[in-house]
Amino acid sequence: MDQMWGEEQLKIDALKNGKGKLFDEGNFGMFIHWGLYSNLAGVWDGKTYYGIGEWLMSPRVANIPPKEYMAVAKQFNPIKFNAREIAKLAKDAGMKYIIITSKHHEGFAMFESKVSDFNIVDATPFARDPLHELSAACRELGLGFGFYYSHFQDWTAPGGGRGPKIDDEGNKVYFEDYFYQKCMPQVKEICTNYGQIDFVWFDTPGKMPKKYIVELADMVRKLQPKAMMCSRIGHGMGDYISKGDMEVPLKNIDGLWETADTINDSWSFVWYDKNFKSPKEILKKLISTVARGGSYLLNVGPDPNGEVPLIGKTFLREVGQWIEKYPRVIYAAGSSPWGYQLPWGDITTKEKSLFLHVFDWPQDGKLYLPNLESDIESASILNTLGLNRVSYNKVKDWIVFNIPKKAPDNLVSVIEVKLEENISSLKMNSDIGLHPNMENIIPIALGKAENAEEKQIRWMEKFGEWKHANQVSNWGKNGKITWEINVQKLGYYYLDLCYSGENRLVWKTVTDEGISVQNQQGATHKYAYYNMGILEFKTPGKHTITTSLVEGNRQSSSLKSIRIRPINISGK
Ligand code: FHN
Repeated sequence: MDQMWGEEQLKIDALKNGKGKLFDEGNFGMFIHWGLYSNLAGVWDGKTYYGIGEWLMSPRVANIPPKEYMAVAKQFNPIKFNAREIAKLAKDAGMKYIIITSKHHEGFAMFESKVSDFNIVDATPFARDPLHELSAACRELGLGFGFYYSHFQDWTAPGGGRGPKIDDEGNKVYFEDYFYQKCMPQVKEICTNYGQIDFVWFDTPGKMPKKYIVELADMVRKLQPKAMMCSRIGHGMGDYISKGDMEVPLKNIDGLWETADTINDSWSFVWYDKNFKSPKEILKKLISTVARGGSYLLNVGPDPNGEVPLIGKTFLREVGQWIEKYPRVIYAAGSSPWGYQLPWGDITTKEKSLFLHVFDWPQDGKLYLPNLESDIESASILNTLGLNRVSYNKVKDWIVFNIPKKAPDNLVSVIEVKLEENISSLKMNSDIGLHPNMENIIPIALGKAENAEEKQIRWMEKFGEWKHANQVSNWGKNGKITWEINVQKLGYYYLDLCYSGENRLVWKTVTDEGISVQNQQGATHKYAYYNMGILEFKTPGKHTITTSLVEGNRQSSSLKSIRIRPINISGK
């Protein structure tokens, strides 16, 4: 877990008690990507382009000339847009604020702007300011509200980042011109014409010189002293960190931060993207983000009519119904003292309570919690009618809860474990528990790499759809990674390794008891699990597991995690 001391911590505390309260305690917000690209829905000249829809115009996708793209505004008429309905959807989903694109990289203002007539009121038959309507609806429903603004990239304004380099008369135009003639004045408009706002969410600062960022941030702070800015403004000027797109970190992070994610694959509406996260998947990502110490900003993309797709609405309402049953476990909830996800789910906290969110309900009536040393006052299943007490036994440094065979909640069941003392004085150790009744996925981020390089990498699947991995590669002589684990039950376990690489690789895994599993398997550029063989633990308790590459390309062989699956044998 990262630790922060001194001035940095004081700054965070001040934000948490001041303008950052909504962000810090709300933990769940709605992001909306909506612009001309929503009307195009991933299609140009009859061809579908796959990937994030708001990048359709880019040379990396359909490469649409600015003037042709700007003409799309004439057909933009999202007549079914209903600000109150969208704000109500966010509220029903349990979200506490909305952040919407006021101008994305395409340069089109989704608000009334005196600065550029390439805006929704002047350039479209719709001729309404939907952001005015949405900010009013949020206020009415008690939701926070803020704007996304692409400050560097502007693909249609001369001088904008990755935009035209000359104006209509053929004169050379510089970033400075765009910055002072469009970016600053438009940000001034969004910061003055919509009452008090809670966020200004700048994105992709690129190589913007610091002087511009400082000027922009100063203006926002002056005009909207209560608005939070995310780190994507650039040069460390934000109030909180915005992690990489779609990235839920593996280990707890201190301070104020968020994960921005999207409900399907694209941020903006594209006609083919039906890959919506299920209500359970959304809840798992929300809970794990809160458990790591952050806030979850989940995006929806309205369609050409201005409506959120029905599947998205249905799933979000289902998520909201779940949160309504368990508000304490999300809002103003603390992070997991374990610091990482456990095999059955994740943990959030409040005062004396640990909330065990069980994503995968064990089939054998036992839920294991490793390494807890503090005394328990009581344990109960939340939100069940009738008998909800859960009995438990302490077996060495494991708590074994006796739970019903069937999960009480069909999404995520929650067990509240009330301790004798406050979470702030919790006693525990942070070894990785090897659970005897679940598959155990142990990421490299929880181990210690020696003579090998551990780093975080990211790559795109479809264009703009980011995937993240912590991995170990560049294996030097005697390169290895070691995990310290706490084995609950002795016996046999299958060992699988998740890696990518070339051709065939030989890996070796040894335990401190001298058990060794060595095997060759194929490898591809995609991460996948490969079965290695059977590991045995002869005694329960503390052990080490060490994995190394024996044969194969030492640079490209990339290990992401290991998986240990119990094999039940009578007598063991
Ligand atoms: O380029 C944008 C992208 O279109 C989208 O807006 C995301 C949302 O976080 N931000 C940028 C990429 O990180």
